[in-house]
Amino acid sequence: MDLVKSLPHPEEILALLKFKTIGCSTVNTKLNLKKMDPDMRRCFEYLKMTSRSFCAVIMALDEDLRYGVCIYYLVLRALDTVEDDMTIALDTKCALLETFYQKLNVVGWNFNNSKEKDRMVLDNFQIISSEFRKLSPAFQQIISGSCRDMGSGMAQFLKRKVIDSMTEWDEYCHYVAGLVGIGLSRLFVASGLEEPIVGSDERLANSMGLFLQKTNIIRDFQEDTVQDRLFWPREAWIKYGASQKSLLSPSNMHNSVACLNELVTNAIQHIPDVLTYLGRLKNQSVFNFCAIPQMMAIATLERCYNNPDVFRMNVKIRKGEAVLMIGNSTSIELVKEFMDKYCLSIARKVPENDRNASATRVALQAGLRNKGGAVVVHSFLGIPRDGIFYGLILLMGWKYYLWIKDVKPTFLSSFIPRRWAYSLPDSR
Ligand code: IN0
Repeated sequence: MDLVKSLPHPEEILALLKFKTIGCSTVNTKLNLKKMDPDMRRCFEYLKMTSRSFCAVIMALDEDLRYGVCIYYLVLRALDTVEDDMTIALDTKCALLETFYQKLNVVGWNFNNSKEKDRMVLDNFQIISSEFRKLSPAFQQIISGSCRDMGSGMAQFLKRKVIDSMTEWDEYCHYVAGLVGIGLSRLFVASGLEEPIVGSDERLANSMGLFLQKTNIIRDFQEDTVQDRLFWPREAWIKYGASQKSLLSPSNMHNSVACLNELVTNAIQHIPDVLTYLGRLKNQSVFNFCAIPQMMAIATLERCYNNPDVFRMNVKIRKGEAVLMIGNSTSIELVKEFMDKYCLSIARKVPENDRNASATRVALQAGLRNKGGAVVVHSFLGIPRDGIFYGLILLMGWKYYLWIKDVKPTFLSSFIPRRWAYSLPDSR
């Protein structure tokens, strides 16, 4: 099925075939789980259960950083699971979020009352926290501080109930994702794998998180809204509907898509910061780890832009597209090529009458100005690249036909049992 979906994109077919046969060197790791300490192994197993693909990317990180990031990811997932759980009363939830970072140092603490799908990280938190306490003091301090600030920000927004202005949208995304960018950057520097500037330039680290989180919020609109989770800023949707829920109504679709395009335009404004941040990274494993989610995000935004399906279902990128991007998230030049490709594709979809059309083009242009390295070849002598691929397949097919036409009678009959031979055309 994945192959069928990628049929119009031959480069994805090749990437998928390679992935299914020999795997992908960007995320292949020699890490042997069996040789690991049993509790750390369990942590990697939880990681695999919450996010299979992201687990591979974390496991491919160098040295101690992989353990630090694995624990950081699980602690954040636990915090996020508390925030998402609609069965926990608001007061209890806020108190738990605000004090969550302290639980990292409470031996044996866990939480068994969640109904969320990822509750295993709360049920088994005592294992995660005991591995946390084995990390270097520098790693522990970064993770605990990040968790304290995030828990307090989440509680603040839960009490406010709505995300009002665009500034508040940035603030919310800072708490749940920007702080992750800042925390990760500090871990990269503390591990000695990256230069101090990566950790000290918090504006860029924040943008890395905002670009990912805004993409998630845009993509998950339908699923979140039906579950009463309202993450689109009021300042944006109020121009297009009476309430956030009214954007789901088919009769309001034209306005809903206009609102969607406004938020995509806001999100792509982070692209220049993302490219500057990635351009500063020196370590290959850190680069891949950071670049892969950003590539997935731009591809998701491209799929969502001007797409009414966002209001009906969870819009996803093709597996072939994801595999192709994972394989190409290895250098800043390749990342810029892909960013350009997706920015150009969004640019081609901008409706003339969209009220944000010019703002969208300006934001895309800013993303494109970061272009470096070779430009992707989309055509040769004016023939589209996909056309060349299928043209070659046709030519090879025709050559094969001509060859088989001459040799077929004798060639084929040698493979066919005698009793079936009568159904063959006369071979003489
Ligand atoms: C992440 C981020 C993440 C990775 C690398 C660098 C980052 C820099 C700044 C901020 C976040 C960064 O990546 C993951 C990606 C992920 O989980 N993808 C899912 C797919 C999906 O659609 O959710 C997968 O299954 O592969 C991410 O989304 N977040 C995250 C959480 C913790 C850590 Cl340590 C790193 C979540 C979020 C909210 C965007 C921060």
